Order: sequence, then structure tokens, then C-alpha cells
Amino acid sequence: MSRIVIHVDMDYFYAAIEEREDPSLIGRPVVVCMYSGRGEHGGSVSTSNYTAREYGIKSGMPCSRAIKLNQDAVFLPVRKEFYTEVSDSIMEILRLYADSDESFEQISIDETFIEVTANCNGDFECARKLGEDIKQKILEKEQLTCSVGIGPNKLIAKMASSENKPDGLTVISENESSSFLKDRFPSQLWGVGDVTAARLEKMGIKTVGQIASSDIVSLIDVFGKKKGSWLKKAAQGIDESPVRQREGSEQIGRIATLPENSSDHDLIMPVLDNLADDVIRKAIERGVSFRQVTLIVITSDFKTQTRNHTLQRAVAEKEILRSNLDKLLKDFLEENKSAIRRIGVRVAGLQEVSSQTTLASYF
Ligand code: DCP
Ligand code: CA
Ligand code: CA
Repeated sequence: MSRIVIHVDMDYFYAAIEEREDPSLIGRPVVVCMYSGRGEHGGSVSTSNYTAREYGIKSGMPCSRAIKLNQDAVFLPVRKEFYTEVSDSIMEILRLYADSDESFEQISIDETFIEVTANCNGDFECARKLGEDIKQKILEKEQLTCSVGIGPNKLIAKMASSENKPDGLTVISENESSSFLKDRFPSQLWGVGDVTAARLEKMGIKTVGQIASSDIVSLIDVFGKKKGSWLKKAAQGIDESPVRQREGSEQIGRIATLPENSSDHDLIMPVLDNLADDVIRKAIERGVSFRQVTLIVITSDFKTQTRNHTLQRAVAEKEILRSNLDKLLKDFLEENKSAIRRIGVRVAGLQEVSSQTTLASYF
């Protein structure tokens, strides 16, 4: 059975959020800048929308240069906190598709690997449907587009997602991997940087296919054992690295089955209260506070839904958790008629509690 990994990358993320918040920006070149505070235009470009990219404006370039490329572009300062909140909500949506909590790997603010091997039983058509569903959910809930890549491992999934950007969906099955790779420049292989690309060029290697058919001994000669064997495998589309939860992206969660299916707030809340107690106890044990509160609901028809809320600051206080869950549950019950079967609590955005004073305020 083939492994199946989904890679999701949001399109022009910071700029897309700014467009969503202010639709009058749509159609104009938008540049999001990380201002350094030195001079009016000191700083570098975080990202730009696709209209601005047509003028050559790119991530990483000085903002002063971007202005020269297009004086009429809209320049906006980075709002990192806000983008992180949006990112958290997107991750909440994506998490539900993973085989398990451990098979979900967020690699940056707008990018994630999701292992769906078990969920799809190795069937790429099933994975394609999940990919379509992911795109639709993110669009519905966040009004943002993303590009999805699906492959037999992280390497292929990652490269597939940039194939049809923006708003793309590209599926590359195990059989298609080598033809997908073979005519590309070595620099396009995920993990090959400028230095490696230049060395390969010197060896007369111009395509990924040529790496794949190179003698491994000569690759190891030039790149050393580790990198040399990695190159040989990667060029053939082989990548065994697991999808795994990153440190700092952990969460604490508890879930329970109700004594009977119910849509009665007064009946459900005591169960939720106990779960919240457990979660707080665990957070205190681990010395962490949290910023994101999620209510998980599994209805009598076995559908899973979540509702989440991001707090102003990280806390680990029972009362705050309880009142947020209470509100999320009320909102849910107002919108939904089907009875609830299982209920759960999850907190994320965990932060180490460093100072004693903050710890004391737990109790
Ligand atoms: N970012 C940044 N500085 C960089 C690169 C990126 O601050 N040098 C931020 C802004 C981006 C976000 O990270 O919106 C995600 O980076 P990506 O490389 O995924 O770029 P985008 O999402 O902006 O565009 P694309 O549609 O090409 O993925
Ligand atoms: Ca992106
Ligand atoms: Ca990215």
C-alpha cells in the first residue's frame, strides 16, 4: 500500500489576509513590509500579492526597491499576531484530516504536511477528494485560497503543491513520481540549495533525472555519504521521512462520550467541565499556558465539528477555559439541531510558563 501525504501551502498568505480584510485592495498590487524603523522605507518585503509580483516585487527584497518597481503599490506593515490567529484557525481545520494527532506537521505559518495513508487506505482518488474538501473548507471558513499537493511522501507532496499555484490541486501517485521529477532543474528538487545546485552543474548534471541515473559512488564522492545518498534517493522520488508533530505545536486534549446523545446545554456542560479540569491539570503539570481553545463535537451521525476561539493572551486558568467552552457550546447548539454524542476540549498555542509569578496566578 502506498503512503499518501498531503501538503497544504496558503497562497500569498499575508497579502491574501490583507485583501480579505479590505476588499478594495483586490486587483491592486499589495506589498506587506517588515519595517525596520530605519528611515521611511527601511525594511524588507514579507510578501506581495500576485499583481505586485508581476512588477518583480518579491519576498525578501528591500521595501525601498519595491517602491521603485511600483510606486502605486499599496504598502502595508506586517501584522504577525493577526496572521498567526488566522493560521491557527486554518490548522484547526486541517488537523481533522490527519490519520492521527501525531501525523500532522505544521512546518511554517502557512504550510502543513498531513499523513492520510490510513484514512485513505492508500487510495489517491480518496486523497484527491480530501484535498478538494480542504480547499473548500478553508475558503468557506476563512475566505482564503491555498494550493494542495498530494504525493506518496513529503518530498513529492511539497513539490506538487507549488505546481499549480495559486488555488492549485496536484496529485502525483507513486507511479508518476519519477516522470514528475525527471526533467526538472536540480535546484527545483526540495532540499537542494544554491551550493549543491552549483556543484551538480559542475559535474555536468543538468536535470533531476540525471541525478537519479548517476552513480551513487560519484555522488558520495562529491557530497559525502549522507547528502550523496539522499540526492540519489530524492531524485528517484524516494523519501521515507515521517510526518510528525513539531515541538511547540503540541496540544492538550480530552474527549468523552456523553451518557446519552443530547443537545441539552445543562446536560452537556458538566461533562465538558470535567474535561476542562483534566486539561488544566495537564497544562499545569507541563508548565504551559495556552492561547487557543477548541470545542470538539461529534454528533449522533458521527460527524466531527469544531469551534475555536483565540484568547488575547496565553493563560492556564480554569474559569477562562470554562467560560470560553460554555460560549462555544451555546453557539454550536444555536446553529445545530443534531444531538451530540461525544464532546471534547483541546487547547493549543502552548507556551512555557517561565516566571513564578505567572505560575502562582494559576492557583
Ligand atoms: N514570509 C516572510 N518573509 C519571507 C518569506 C515569507 O515574512 N522572506 C511570510 C509572508 C508570507 C508567508 O511567510 O505570506 C508564507 O510564505 P510563502 O513563502 O509561502 O509565500 P506566500 O504565501 O506569501 O506566497 P505563495 O503564494 O508563493 O506561497
Ligand atoms: Ca504560501
Ligand atoms: Ca509557505
